[in-house]
Amino acid sequence: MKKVITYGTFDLLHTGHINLLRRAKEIGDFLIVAVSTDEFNDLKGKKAYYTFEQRKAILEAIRYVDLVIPEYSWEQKVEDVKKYDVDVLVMGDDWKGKFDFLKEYCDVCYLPRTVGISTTKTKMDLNKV
Ligand code: C2G
Repeated sequence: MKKVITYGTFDLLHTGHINLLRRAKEIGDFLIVAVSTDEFNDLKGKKAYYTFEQRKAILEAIRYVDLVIPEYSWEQKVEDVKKYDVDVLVMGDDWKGKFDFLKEYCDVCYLPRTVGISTTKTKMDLNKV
């Protein structure tokens, strides 16, 4: 079984997230999503609209996702890759190069972001309503 992992906040879920998750799943057979806790979002300087529990429940309902785990630190990735026997880490290419240190433990794949959509844009557009 080829196992894939990806990390993110996944707030106000949109087609950019879905496109990422769909392509990540196509790479393997089992997709793990590590979703940022509210505390880790504070560290990332991100304020999610939905809580960790809500974002976790939404991700668990997506057909491409097999397991959702918490992302609570920058440092947990090596431990996760070992613990879950991960073959590939997948991230959008806004992270290109940032996780190359993991190539010692698994393949690292950066996929093109979906253009024109983001949680920030959604929030800004809604503020204009
Ligand atoms: N993404 C995408 N296209 C978009 C928006 C997001 O492909 N239009 C991807 C991002 O590149 C990322 C994933 O969707 O791989 C989740 O995006 P965010 O929730 O914004 O995650 P981020 O804040 O980048 O957190 O340790 C890594 C961090 O937790 C990543």
